[in-house]
Amino acid sequence: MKMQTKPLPLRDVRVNDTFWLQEMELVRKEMIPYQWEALNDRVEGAAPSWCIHNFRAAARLQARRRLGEKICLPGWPGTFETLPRKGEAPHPDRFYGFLFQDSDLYKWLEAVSYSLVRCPDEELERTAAEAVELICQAQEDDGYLDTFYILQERKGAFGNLENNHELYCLGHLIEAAVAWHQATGREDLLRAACRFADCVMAHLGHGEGKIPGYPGHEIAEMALYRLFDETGEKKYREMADYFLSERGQHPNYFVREANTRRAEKGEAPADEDDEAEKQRIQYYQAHEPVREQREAVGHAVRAMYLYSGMADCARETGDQAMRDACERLWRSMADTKLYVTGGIGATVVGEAFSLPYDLPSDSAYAETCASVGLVFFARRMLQLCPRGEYADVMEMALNTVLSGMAMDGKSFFYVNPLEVDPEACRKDARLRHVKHVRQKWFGCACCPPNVARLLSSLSSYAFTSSEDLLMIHLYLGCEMEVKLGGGEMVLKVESSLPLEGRVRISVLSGEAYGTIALHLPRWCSSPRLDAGGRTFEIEGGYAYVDGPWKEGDTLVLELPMELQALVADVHVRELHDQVAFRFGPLTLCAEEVDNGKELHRLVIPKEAWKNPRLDVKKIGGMLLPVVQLDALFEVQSRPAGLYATYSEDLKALESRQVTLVPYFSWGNRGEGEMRVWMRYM
Ligand code: FUB
Ligand code: ZN
Repeated sequence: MKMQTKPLPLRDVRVNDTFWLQEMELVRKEMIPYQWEALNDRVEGAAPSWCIHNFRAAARLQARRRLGEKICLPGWPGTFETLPRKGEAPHPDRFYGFLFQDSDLYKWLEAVSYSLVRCPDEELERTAAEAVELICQAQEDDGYLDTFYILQERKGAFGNLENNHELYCLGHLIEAAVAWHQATGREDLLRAACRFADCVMAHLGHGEGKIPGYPGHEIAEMALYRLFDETGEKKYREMADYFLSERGQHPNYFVREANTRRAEKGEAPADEDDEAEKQRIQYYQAHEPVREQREAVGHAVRAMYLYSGMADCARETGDQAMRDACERLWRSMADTKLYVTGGIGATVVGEAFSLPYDLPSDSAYAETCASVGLVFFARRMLQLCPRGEYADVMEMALNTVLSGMAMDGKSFFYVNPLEVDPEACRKDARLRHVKHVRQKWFGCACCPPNVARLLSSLSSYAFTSSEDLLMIHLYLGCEMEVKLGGGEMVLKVESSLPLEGRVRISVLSGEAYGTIALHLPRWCSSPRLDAGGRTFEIEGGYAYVDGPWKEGDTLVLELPMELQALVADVHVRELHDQVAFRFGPLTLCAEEVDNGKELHRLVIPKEAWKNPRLDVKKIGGMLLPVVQLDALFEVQSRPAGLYATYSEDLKALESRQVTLVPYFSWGNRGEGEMRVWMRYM
């Protein structure tokens, strides 16, 4: 059996899942049109994006150049975030916004492409085609395509790879181009992406006059593997391998590049062996060659994209050292740095991983994009080696991904804390990054379009296959066409998750051979599989059921859903004597709207979680599981000052009903406190 699998093509899976389809439809009906408005700066009260403005300015510039016009650009060097000067109207030819703003349009196009596969929509396709045309018009004759530099006549292009995101934009362009090509068959964006990639390689790499650099913000690596897959052009795989292999090598490119900037400012150069400098470049995961890395460090989104590219490389090339590094980095992340909500990146400083076991709840960063990236990494690890743990974490990460979008699809979280006090969010400067209400849009709007592209391609994370193995990692209700063991069949997946753990898989038509592997999620302690009389083997968190398969064959998987009480490893200082709850794949939380204020005073007796009352409730228009517990609430019998001499009668525990709701749905019923971890006794 060939254990290395590939995602099932989106086109072959028609999703009809009650839960997930609602989320996908939110993306299609609300988020995609809303984002288009946001990219065009037409959302009242939201931070302007400037994205389309920049592409228009660049396209206009190219058109004027082609007419032979002598152009004098405004000559105002952009910074990381360039905004119109106070009191000045925006200049039509200047770049504004964050310097990686182009990527927002690419992410939007990627989400649109996936959505078009599922739901053809002529008008949307026309709008997207116009956006693609605009991108192509903005491209320079040699293929270069980054509006930040184009609008500065490319002064400094490829000169600050560490910070200036050209290769990040390239990565997102490629992802969009492949998706657009697969959705519509159009070559235009793919051609633009290939031309930009070729242009980059003409400037970067080993050899005379070339810059031995690599991306400051990873993603090009995994994107180039996709481009290789789509075009069959080996040079793109080689380019990805070069980026991966060069990263963190001695002499360190980012240290050299930064030293050039330091010299320009008259500052002393740094030594790459200097501890402070090493720490600095950890942010970019460039402190060591990637095959030697052991700990998940630095900016969490960057890390996830890098590790995804590394897993692609390990799979495509069989590079054992790369594979070992992926496994080590996975262990470091999953065993010591992962929130129970599937969030990663514990600190706002550098939007980064913190030390092992440092997982604060209220100041957590847990960027939505980082969990999107974790889903990418987990799927790639599954493709490398089908271990149920990867699917478990993928499912867990989706809790944070979903939290990133309001249940009306119109506002978003960037940061996903596990404990919120609105008052503290408003007034405590240490929590400035934490928002207690979802925002309409962001100046740096990386997260919403990332949610959109992931959710609208979810089936490619749920199902992967090889010629004789179909793996079901997530139970996403659908009908799919599967080629297996030389045959073909239409398979139906019915799932009542997350309300109930009942899954039914049946062959609607056709005949196939080979094996179907069903994920047995870690959250279920007693899965029961009725394989219709077939024997099956359980290995590494999957039940492997062999064919042949014919019409009418059915597998029924019962995944009894219980309330799971989770405690953290003793090394997690924050979480002593605390418990969090999960119901099936959903991490739960308590909200003020159900439980009143001062949620930190709640105490959950063990007997309470052994006797939960399970119910369903409509939250944000969705029917979701909720749990009620007979809990306690700490009260004080008399005012005793901030500190008082201990006495038995000072504090007491009163009975209090606690309602727990899915974490991802928090903040959809007005402002209020929220808490995932609670005291227990
Ligand atoms: O730098 C591009 C994106 O902006 C990152 O992935 C996010 O963390 C945000 O910083
Ligand atoms: Zn983000």
